[in-house]
Amino acid sequence: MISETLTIVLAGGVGSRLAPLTQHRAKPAVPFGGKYRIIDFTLSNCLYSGLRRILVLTQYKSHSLHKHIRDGWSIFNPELSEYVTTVPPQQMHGEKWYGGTADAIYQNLYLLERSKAKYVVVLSGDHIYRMDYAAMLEGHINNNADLTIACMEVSKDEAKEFGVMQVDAHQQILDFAEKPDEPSELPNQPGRSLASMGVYIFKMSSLITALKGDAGREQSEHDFGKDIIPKLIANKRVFAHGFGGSQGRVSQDCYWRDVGTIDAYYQANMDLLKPVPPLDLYQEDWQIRTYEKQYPPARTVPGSSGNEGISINSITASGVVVAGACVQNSILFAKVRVEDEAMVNESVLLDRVVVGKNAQLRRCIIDKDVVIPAGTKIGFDKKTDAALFTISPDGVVVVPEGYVFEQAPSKQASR
Ligand code: ADQ
Ligand code: ADP
Repeated sequence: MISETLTIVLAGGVGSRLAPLTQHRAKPAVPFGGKYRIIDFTLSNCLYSGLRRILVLTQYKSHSLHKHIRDGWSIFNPELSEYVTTVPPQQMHGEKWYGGTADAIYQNLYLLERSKAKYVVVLSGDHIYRMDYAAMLEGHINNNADLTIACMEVSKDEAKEFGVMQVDAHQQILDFAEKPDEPSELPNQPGRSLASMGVYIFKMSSLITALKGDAGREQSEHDFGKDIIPKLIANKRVFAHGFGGSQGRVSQDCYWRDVGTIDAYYQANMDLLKPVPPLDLYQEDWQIRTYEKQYPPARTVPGSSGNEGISINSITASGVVVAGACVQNSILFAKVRVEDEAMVNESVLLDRVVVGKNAQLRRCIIDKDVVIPAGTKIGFDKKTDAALFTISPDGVVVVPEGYVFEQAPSKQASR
């Protein structure tokens, strides 16, 4: 059955709520966890689930995503008909770019038809989780379903951000509402709702019929959540698959995060630093794959003042040097350098960031290639930071890629 399955990864969303991290790159290409890109989690899930015919549909700012997939994911064997291919928008039907998630697939219908696959797994390129899609496919086939949707329990308040469903005792979906203002609750569980994870398995013939039917509809936004799923529920067999549970039921403690906002992205990074992380990067039988350039090992070294370099409860990638500085509860990507007497706390520093002497960072995300001048303080004074940078609702400061400081913000504030 796996050999009869085509996988489509939707990787074209604008990711505006992750700005400025998505200023130059698509959301699935945003770096995560010290050495990965967000899409690596979905692609690793495909790899371990045995799904090896994968189309990645791109759209916005896809250059670094294409590059990453080319460099890191050319691991499948074309002689066994295995592949990961990025598909840019091709204007196959009409002259516009993709209209919505369903339209993105509709415009590439010829690839689906040509694949001769019987099942289509549709995934999102911007979630952090581990999931065995093979178990879901098995359930899908056993139910003779037209569509199976992976779901998990969330609070009723969180559910407003998701597709929300109601199921019967056999997990058949009775009702589906996309991002409802008033989410339906689970029976006997007030305050809890069943949310769609945006992970779908379709019978190929049902998907093609649904997409063709939707394509001509003027009032449709051509979106799976808003248009395709509600229509299918009315007259087809649509089932829920409980994430991590057995027999389609939901398991309580599985980790899945839609890292669509700065706060969700920051928190998911910080989750990796917990003593027992809810998603363990060191789990040997399901290691997340990525592309990584070769650099020397990370190290700490005494600074010129004789201070030790210290790294406490932090993830430090290759090429990192902490010289006479203190780094705590932080994630440092490749080739970051932290200079003498600097302090980095609860922060995420992407590749090649240099933190100058005596600088202090707290609760910030610094994008690639930023040099923080000596003595600069970020994350201590909301007013000063807000004048220069993006600040999330939870107060995380984001410094954009390549930002050039004219003066240290702390000095500007004291003028
Ligand atoms: P959203 O997260 O709002 O809800 P959406 O913005 O439609 O989903 O994006 C889904 C995926 O498709 C993302 O990976 C995005 O990058 C990609 N994408 C969006 N537009 C695209 C396009 N034109 N071309 C290619 N890729 C595109 C969805 C569901 C909800 C569900 C949540 C779970 O609609 O029902 O609860 O996902 O996160
Ligand atoms: P991002 O900041 O989006 O994460 P990358 O780190 O992937 O970007 O790359 C930074 C820039 O380097 C890209 O915009 C790209 O133009 C350039 N670049 C570096 N190496 C390559 C390569 N092998 N092929 C294409 N472009 C490259």
